[in-house]
Amino acid sequence: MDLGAITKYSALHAKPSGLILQYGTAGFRTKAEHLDHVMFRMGLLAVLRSKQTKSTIGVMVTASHNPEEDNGVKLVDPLGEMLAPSWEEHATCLANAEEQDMQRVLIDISEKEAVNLQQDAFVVIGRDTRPSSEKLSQSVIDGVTVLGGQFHDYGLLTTPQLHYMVYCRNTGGRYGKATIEGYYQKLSKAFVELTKQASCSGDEYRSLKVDCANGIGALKLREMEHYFSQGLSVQLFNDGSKGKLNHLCGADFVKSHQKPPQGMEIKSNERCCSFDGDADRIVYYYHDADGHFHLIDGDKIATLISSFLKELLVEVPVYCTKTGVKHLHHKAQEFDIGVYFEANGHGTALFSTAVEMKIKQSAKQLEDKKRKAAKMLENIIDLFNQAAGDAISDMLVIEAILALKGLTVQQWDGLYTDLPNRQLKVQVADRRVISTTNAERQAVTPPGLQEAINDLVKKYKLSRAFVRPSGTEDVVRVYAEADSQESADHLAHEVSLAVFQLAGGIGERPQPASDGEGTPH
Ligand code: 16G
Ligand code: MG
Repeated sequence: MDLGAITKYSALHAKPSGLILQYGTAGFRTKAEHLDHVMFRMGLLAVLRSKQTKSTIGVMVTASHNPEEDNGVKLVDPLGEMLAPSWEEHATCLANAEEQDMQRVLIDISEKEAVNLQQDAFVVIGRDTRPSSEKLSQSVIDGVTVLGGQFHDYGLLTTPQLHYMVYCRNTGGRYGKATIEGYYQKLSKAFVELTKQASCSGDEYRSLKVDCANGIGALKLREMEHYFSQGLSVQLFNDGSKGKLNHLCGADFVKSHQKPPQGMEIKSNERCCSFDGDADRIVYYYHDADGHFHLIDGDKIATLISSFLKELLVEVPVYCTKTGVKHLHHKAQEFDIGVYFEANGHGTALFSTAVEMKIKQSAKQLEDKKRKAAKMLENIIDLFNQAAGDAISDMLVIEAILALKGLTVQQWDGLYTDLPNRQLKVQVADRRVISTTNAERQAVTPPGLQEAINDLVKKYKLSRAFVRPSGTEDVVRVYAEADSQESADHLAHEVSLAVFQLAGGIGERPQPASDGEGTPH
């Protein structure tokens, strides 16, 4: 480690003194102007992680669905997964070290993690379309090079595409080719093969309106479109030519406001979907004949996919985890086939190597019916991005399943009916006073809060309510559901008041929900 060079270059990416940031649920995220030092330091950290794991590590510059002025960064581990939790702590330490402590912190991390500094390091970098992203990714590169790491800058990529690249590179090409064409070809080939088998391939199944949140998804979908156009035609909206990133559009907006994005005209019963700003989330929706808006969120996507797989297989048990893709991903890895989705539209399916092998063998079987099912599964496996939830890949999976099963968007929506629900945010002085258990469904502290929630819930029919500290914003999240929208709104409001009183609320007392982040149906 050339400590002199590190000190010199670090001064060119100086940390605003006193600024403290946390490696949150999905990496660092804040106003772009506060992130230069974090980027440089994450370049350094990626080199150490690469040396330690003797693998390629990814660095993605994005703040997903946050406003355009924000930015963020996250590291991608060797199998395309989120960074290991112990290294999240190192990331936080390094990002918050004052200039004079940088050397010591780097040496500490190397010693604690037994990093062989002689080992080669390789880092791949991707970024979204935010105006600040290009310069910030250059700061990552500065960090990588000053520690002697090699790098490949993929430039503009969706987040899941970067996860895919990392996974491909660390599996010697077994998973796929680590190029953008490799990604397009792998997914499109599987998609076209699948949709060829659909008996009903009328026009209705073949066109889809896509709101790209004015982000990277638009660029990449446009590049990819002609690879799969045989099976699906997409019409792009909010493609970044006019509007602002994530502003009044995108998956997060549609999910939390329960309305269509601006800039998209929807005829009744047309199938539409929205990506988020870095294209790792997708939600679907449509207007019925009466002009009512219907959202099809991650829960229903998971239901569609798992019921499809179940028909080809046997049993599908359900588990819950804490919020955050990293928790879900690890849970899903415990099974031969794991399907996970968050209601916000982030998710994918994972298949164990043993299952993949079995399916490949069955695809060679003589018995016609079994061979067909196995072939279908083989293509489905290829179509999923197993490194991370991926809006483009999920979209193609969903479109293939709808075509194969001959389902309309309304029939899919009708698989079950959501209870009316409401989500609210509460401002408190320190959200860490709330701790939870049982996959964030019960509050342990502050004392009395869970009891208060239990009493409130008893007042309503078919009701549940949960509270948890957000992992990305300085707020407490409240979720409530009940037999009617009115009851769900009341319950959410009452629970917010309990949080405000018992967990140190600040600012204005929570107001009754009228147009908050809610989900009237
Ligand atoms: C991030 C997470 C998402 C989680 C959300 C929760 C990734 C890629 N994304 O967006 O999984 O649901 O944070 O945020 O990890 P919240 O705690 O503020 O509700
Ligand atoms: Mg995202």
